[in-house]
Amino acid sequence: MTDIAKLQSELTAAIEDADTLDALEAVRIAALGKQGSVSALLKTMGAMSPDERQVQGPIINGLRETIAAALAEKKAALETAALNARLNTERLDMTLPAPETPRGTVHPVSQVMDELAEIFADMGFAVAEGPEIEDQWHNFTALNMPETHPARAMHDTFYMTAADGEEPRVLRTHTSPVQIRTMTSQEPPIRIIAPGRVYRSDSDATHTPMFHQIEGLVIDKGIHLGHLKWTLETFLKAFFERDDVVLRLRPSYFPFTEPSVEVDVGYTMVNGKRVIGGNDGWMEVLGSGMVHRKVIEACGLDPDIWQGFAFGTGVDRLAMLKYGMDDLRAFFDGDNRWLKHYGFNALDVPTLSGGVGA
Ligand code: 2U9
Repeated sequence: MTDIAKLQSELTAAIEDADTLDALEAVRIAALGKQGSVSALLKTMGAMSPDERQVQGPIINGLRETIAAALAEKKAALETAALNARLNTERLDMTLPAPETPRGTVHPVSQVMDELAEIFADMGFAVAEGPEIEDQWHNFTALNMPETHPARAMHDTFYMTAADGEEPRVLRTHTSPVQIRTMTSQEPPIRIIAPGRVYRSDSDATHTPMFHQIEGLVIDKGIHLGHLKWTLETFLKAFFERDDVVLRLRPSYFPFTEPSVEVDVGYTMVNGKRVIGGNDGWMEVLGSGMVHRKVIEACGLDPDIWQGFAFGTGVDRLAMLKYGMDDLRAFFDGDNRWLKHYGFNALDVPTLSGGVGA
């Protein structure tokens, strides 16, 4: 038996004998790792004459491929066995009687969505919904973001695969297409909020690829920035349940609004945490502005007759600010301990008279 054939049979036996993923990983490192036996053989090819390499090359590479395939096969088998073992031990006994008091809780995002709907309903806003898979006209073009607009790339869009000759659809990057759909299907005056899931290819401590937004839109005659400021101030005071909420409007830029304003809210430091209200410092909480003429035109309305304002903010962030969580990722882990701690009682329906917060 040649040395290579011997090594192959030894390694194959070691792979066969490995009965845990850790043991298998040790065999992989001993064979294919930087200092591994197969890697050492591969390195010898550099010093071979061309004739020798022509003979030995396919044998050594064949060894590497055989060992890599055997490792992958064994890894899949061990993983399947581990999963089956878990499935066998983590059985739920569905015949157990239900607990007397319900154990489930309402997720803070659902709670905040309900609070927002309640606050805006009181100001005459209806809740509008739309598809999460959108065409590019509703998600971008109608919002004054033509194909070449840098904001289209800025949005880190998830594109779907499209049939031949068709334009790919996207996972909506904001809830704004809902307002476009409302403007093209309903006569003004319009007063809506559009809460829901949005998607951006972004993931770190403060960004998740899916998050929740709420946007608002008012279209009527004679609407101006004063209406916008009053609406946002009234909303923020009701949401944070404080009268000392102070707003600061800063000029900004969004393609769909002109002028655009970013809204900061004053906060106070309490036990090292920022609490909304007062004015120790400023925190950005909303983006907003007067709806761009081009957006009104794209929806088939005359911007000399109809004007409006719009705003948008992250629901997850609003929930964190109001209820004091500091890690966004925990929102989507489905960890029962977190849900028990931060979740709400299903029967605590937010009402304005009772104070919207639970
Ligand atoms: C139409 C016209 C205008 C919605 C707006 C913003 C400003 C905004 C971001 C805040 C943080 C989203 O969650 S976030 O990333 N939004 O700043 N949104 S104005 O403007 C519209 C929408 C629809 C027809």
